[in-house]
Amino acid sequence: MLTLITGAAGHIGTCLHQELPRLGHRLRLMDRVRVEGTGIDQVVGDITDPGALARAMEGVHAVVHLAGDPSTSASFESVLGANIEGTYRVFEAARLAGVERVVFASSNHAAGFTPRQESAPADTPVRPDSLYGVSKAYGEALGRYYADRYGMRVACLRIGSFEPRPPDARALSTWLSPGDMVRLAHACLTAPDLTYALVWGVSANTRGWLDLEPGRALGYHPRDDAEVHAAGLPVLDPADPDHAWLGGRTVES
Ligand code: 15L
Repeated sequence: MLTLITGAAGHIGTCLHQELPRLGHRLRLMDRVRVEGTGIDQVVGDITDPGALARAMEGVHAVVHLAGDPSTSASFESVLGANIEGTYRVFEAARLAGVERVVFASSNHAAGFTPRQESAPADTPVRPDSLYGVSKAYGEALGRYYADRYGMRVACLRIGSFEPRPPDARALSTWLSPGDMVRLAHACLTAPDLTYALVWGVSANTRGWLDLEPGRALGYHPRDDAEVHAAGLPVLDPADPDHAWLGGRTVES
């Protein structure tokens, strides 16, 4: 079975296309830039181009949709093309090609303006903290629509802080390690009972505040914990916006 990864040259895309084959996944890559290497099945093109997407979807069983502007300070013009139009084009091309399953990279920032709470549910209502967060909430809504209307299996990942190691004190709670990102994608690509799911994309962080149960129900069992990287990072002051809001200091930008 063939899986298409959009945004395959990005940080998460690179991690996934390097590691998922070890778990038995056959991949096709799509990005605006060529992924260097030999023997790579890839389509170079933009996700706002239906023709490029139609080629990319041929024979595909599942899509991991990562492409888009990842910046919390992205302008409306930028999210309009890459995230709003692009995500619609990806879901629609997937439907037209009979793709069974889509894993969509959403973000914690779709609910970033929610006051932080212990074990925040993965289906915390949408409260975006940025136009980027708005675009991710829109992607979740599209996913829900394609699941309900067309029976597509859809998992939306509200990803925390994807980095090789936690870069700051907030990330001690919101970190998603590369290894756990691979485990999460694998679980969503293989869960037999997936219909529509909203899950947090975070590791098993000792200081975590996001409910991991919906992910576990899909077969995602995170193994990494930001705590092992805590030395030298400050403890968050409760008054710090990074502590007060799910999306951290993005609420102030
Ligand atoms: C995200 O969704 C962003 O793409 C990334 O730039 C970080 O802001 C990350 O969330 C985070 O919350 O740490």
